[in-house]
Amino acid sequence: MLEKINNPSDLKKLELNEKEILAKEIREYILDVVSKNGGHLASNLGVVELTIAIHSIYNVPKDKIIWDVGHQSYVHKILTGRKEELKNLRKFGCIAGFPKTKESETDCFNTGHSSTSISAALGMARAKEIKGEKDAVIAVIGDGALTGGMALEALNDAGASQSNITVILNDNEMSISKNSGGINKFLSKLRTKKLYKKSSISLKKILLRVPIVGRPLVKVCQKVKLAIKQLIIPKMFFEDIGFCYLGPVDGHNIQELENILRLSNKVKGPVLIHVLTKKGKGYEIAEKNPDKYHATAPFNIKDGKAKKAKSPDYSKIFGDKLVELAKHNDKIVAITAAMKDGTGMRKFQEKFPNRFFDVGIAEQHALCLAAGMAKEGIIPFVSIYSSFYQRGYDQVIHDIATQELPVIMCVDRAGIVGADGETHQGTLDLAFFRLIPNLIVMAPKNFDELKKMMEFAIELKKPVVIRYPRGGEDSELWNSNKKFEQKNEIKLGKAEKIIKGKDITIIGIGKTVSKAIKISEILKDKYKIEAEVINARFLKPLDKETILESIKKTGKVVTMEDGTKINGLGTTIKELIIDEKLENINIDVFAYPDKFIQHGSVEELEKEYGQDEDTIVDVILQKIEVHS
Ligand SMILES: Cc1ncc(C[n+]2csc(CCOP(=O)(O)OP(=O)(O)O)c2C)c(N)n1
Repeated sequence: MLEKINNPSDLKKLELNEKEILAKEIREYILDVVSKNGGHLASNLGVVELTIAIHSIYNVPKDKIIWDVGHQSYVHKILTGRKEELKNLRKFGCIAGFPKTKESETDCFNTGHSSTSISAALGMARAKEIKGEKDAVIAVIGDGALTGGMALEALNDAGASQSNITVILNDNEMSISKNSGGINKFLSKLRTKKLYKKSSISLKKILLRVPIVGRPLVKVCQKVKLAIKQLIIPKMFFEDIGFCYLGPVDGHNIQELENILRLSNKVKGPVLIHVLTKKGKGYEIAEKNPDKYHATAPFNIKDGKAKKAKSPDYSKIFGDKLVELAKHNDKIVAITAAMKDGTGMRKFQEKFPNRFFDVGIAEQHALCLAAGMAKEGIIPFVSIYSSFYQRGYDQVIHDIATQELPVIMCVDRAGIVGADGETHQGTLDLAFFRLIPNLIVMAPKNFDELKKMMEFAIELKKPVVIRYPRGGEDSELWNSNKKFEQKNEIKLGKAEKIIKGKDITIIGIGKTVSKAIKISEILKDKYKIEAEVINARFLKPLDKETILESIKKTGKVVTMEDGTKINGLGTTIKELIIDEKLENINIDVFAYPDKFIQHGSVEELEKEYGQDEDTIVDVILQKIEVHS
């Protein structure tokens, strides 16, 4: 069946039983691709029938379908002409793991960060009203994404509007891990209601309950809404804020899904269709562990085991250290915005359930919650991925920094993250945190330094950011017997001179420090160039003394950071050179350009943007040749 489907019009020709066969084939196809390439598995397996039903009823690209987060858009990509390309899912230069307007006109809006779909859909619906267009606008949002503030803000606005938008709530009871919070409790009550079945509640039956037939359609529709409401849910939140609630409906029954979508098209104004799905559907291993298979590295389909053993990463080191610290300090709490596994906090939850807070996909709230706790003398560690801190920027400024509250803000997945691509690259955080007064910004060069920075942050009693990358440390380097002149004690605003040299200064921060060391070794061994290597440790406050002393000595400096060129380490050192009126200093900044960085492996992206060792060595050699 899958062979026959190249676009949604092919799908529309299929009979129901053929669509059911297609669903099975799509599942097998996705399983095959994700097991080879890695990617988001469980969410996609859960929306196969829903996506088939949506594309059977609606007509893209005229009708607009916005996939919240967008990690569940693989089925949509398959049905909209990208079946073959999906084989290269998330590979450099190939098809992305999230909707991309540049990739296909059927991807009507870029997503990646959660809870944006209803706002975007309402925006499109209002635009269509203004332009006099009648096409449908649909937001497909998960129960996890519904916990995000933006989604609730948009529901509030949409509910009071007359706009024709359809919100499809894909309720699988899971965020990445089990969904949490009051909204989840409310949804669990709705889940127990009798399932929508056309045979039991047909439009005809509903219309029979409408006393005055023949009134204008709007009126009828209002009655329909009322009748549906009375039939299904006597009293509920979505109806009360202005939505017509339809459901719950079995999200794996294509026929019922199509029926309810058709029914929703007859209703004027905002509609919410409550669809019940199972994450991981059809692959038992993922059904049993939907959190583990939410996003996965390549694995063997037979037993679900990862193809490559996982070595310790920064998140695990962070999580383990936090548990250790919390054993001796009962004021320490851990806060996550729906990412307890990704940030390494699961162990903390198990050990200290009363001091662990999963606030849902709510970064803004997480940070202001931490501010409130810090004000009362509690020591909050908030761990959020770099790109998701973008959501909580004002909370860092307004709630934490202005009051100098000692919140410990851990920035996981800082720098290039790889296959998740432009929405997830953590390249902006150094730049945006540097702007904020009162904030201390630091980055560890390895696991050991991360642990020390966490201890230091507790003692510091100031708002502090600790940023660290996805994955592990450079274990080969740090576990070797090589002796670097390391000063392991962390002091506020103090850098660490790791290797002494006279020809050039190389300054790294965080992950790039090991690269700086390796480059200095190449320079020494192959070219007899003696580079001085400095681990900046702090972007803010910068250790001006150590850096100036070295720069004045060598006259040549290279900075390296895993972030954007704008307003990072390189910029800070350039400013220092200007402020100090140093002349004839030759500086090169290695950082990412002022661009959104696409998906690909970290190595590929480093090479593409000239951040790899070979390129940096070449630049340094030219520098030394020209200037010596
Ligand atoms: C602002 C933001 N924070 C966190 C994430 C990480 N994230 C990706 S998917 C997801 C869970 C989404 O759950 P749900 O909406 O229910 O979709 P499901 O995967 O269950 O289908 C989270 C927390 C994100 N994408 N955006």
